[in-house]
Amino acid sequence: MIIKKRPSWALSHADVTPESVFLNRRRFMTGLAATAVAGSVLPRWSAAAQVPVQGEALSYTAMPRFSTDEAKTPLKDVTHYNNFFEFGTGKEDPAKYADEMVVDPWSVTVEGECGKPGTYSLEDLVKPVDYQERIYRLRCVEAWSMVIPWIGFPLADLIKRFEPNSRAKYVAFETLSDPKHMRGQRSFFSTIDWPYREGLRMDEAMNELSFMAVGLYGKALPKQNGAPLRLVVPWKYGFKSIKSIVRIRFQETEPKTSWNMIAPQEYGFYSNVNPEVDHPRWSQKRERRLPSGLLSTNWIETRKFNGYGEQVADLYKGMDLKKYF
Ligand SMILES: Nc1nc2c(c(=O)[nH]1)N[C@H]1C(S)=C(S)[C@@H](COP(=O)(O)O)O[C@H]1N2
Ligand SMILES: [Mo]
Repeated sequence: MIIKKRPSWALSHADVTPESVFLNRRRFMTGLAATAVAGSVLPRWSAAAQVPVQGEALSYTAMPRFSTDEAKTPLKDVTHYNNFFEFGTGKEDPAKYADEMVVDPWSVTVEGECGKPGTYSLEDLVKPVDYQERIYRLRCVEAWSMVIPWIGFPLADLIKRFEPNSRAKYVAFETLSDPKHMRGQRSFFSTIDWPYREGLRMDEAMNELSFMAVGLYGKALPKQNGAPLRLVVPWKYGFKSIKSIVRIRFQETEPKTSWNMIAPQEYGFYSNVNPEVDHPRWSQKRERRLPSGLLSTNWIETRKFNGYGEQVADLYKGMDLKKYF
């Protein structure tokens, strides 16, 4: 169910946020404050939260099992060649305009088929978390790709805390809606029915590769990469990796997703990276690995499930991936 008419996120947030969330965030870092928003209380944890703050370093444990020998895409490309349509359609628009987005304070509303619905502050969400660094490939449906060192935590760990029930077959995500600060949402030409939406089947969401990122290259996520909290599902086309998440909903039916709503023949719900299934308007057999210039375009072969088949192929056993593209 999509709620179309509701106050802007900024307004509703102001309505529900207790002033404790506005206190000096150092308090949260010392682990003294255990603050829940709107009466929702998650289990208490002893660990001190390290709340991502723009521009600041995060501590983390490198995870060799979730890494790669491939050259990392330079930070400059990772942060200046982006898709974040809330800030425009040009690849450089997010780096130019995402700074207008307000990411502090931040909260996420959790709803639907689960035992712990509510609105949670970012501090609450990261309180028990030990950050990991995972170096993943990101393959955009537009046939370019990057290798990005993310910092974050398994999506499964977050989901378990909300106690989804047996009717929770899917999990839906929504990005912030704030046309005042997101010029792409004000655009008359926009074809997206905001907010940006994405979703996963529950077993996909619980897969060990599904990751909630709060940082990259050792620091809090830049706004253009989806601060303060974004999904990373490395075996699917990049548009599934939804940025700046403010809503998580557990549901029985397959959620609506933004690109599927715009062009269902071109962008499926699953959108697993698959060189055997071309986009109707271009081949998916190869990809341009960034950095890529005029002299060295750096085309490489695209791998099924973006090279993560060992971890995820079982999720799709018996499914016709040409039909469920
Ligand atoms: N909210 C939101 N999330 C989004 C997008 C977007 O436009 N809005 N673009 C997607 C697409 S198409 C890609 S390829 C990746 C790009 O992530 P990056 O800019 O961090 O590399 O973000 C995805 N997440
Ligand atoms: Mo993309």
